[in-house]
Amino acid sequence: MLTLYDYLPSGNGYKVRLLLSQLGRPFELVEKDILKGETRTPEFLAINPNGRIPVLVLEDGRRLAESDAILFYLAEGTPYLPEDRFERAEVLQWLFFEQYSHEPSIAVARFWIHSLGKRTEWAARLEEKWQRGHQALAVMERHLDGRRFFVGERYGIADIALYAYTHVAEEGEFDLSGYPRIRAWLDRVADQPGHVMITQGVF
Ligand SMILES: N[C@@H](CCC(=O)N[C@@H](CS)C(=O)NCC(=O)O)C(=O)O
Repeated sequence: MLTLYDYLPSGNGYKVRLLLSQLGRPFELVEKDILKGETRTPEFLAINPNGRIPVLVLEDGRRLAESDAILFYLAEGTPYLPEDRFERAEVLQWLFFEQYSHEPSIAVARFWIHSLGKRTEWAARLEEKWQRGHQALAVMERHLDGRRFFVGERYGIADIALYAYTHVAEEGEFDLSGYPRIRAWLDRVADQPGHVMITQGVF
């Protein structure tokens, strides 16, 4: 059976849990509390030298870190990853966008405010996160003009990767009321078969 090292409030971990649920693949969940430093112990660093969840352990013992790489691996040969060469590259385009332009602002603002309670203390640093986060949301809003999903008009891992932190962006004080296409897309993603909530660990 697959094993997933994870922390339930994590959007990066949630991406993997959501796809596993939609694929109907059972897995063993091993929870690590990142707030207690449980991903920085020598034991965990032997599993992922980068000291972060999620990590997927395959049946044969091989380990894979980085949420979007795990999505790409699990989605191969399923309806969640296109076969067409160009569309696969478009999926990668959005996965890289998510990791470089979206997650570092939107996820981090949420983490600082919602998980660490640093809203007041880090207000100045948050300003930059909000500015960059809104730039990323504006890119998504423009792309969704006339489109139902991010790639090939079919729900897939590009949607999963972007949904994970966008649907909880308000916990990082991002107001989504000015993004009607994103809000409609969030509803479409939540309506997909096998959808689970972010803190759901077992299905
Ligand atoms: N790029 C990585 C980011 C992983 C990441 O930042 N994980 C966080 C939780 S969302 C973590 O494990 N933090 C614990 C730490 O840094 O000690 C991914 O997409 O998987």
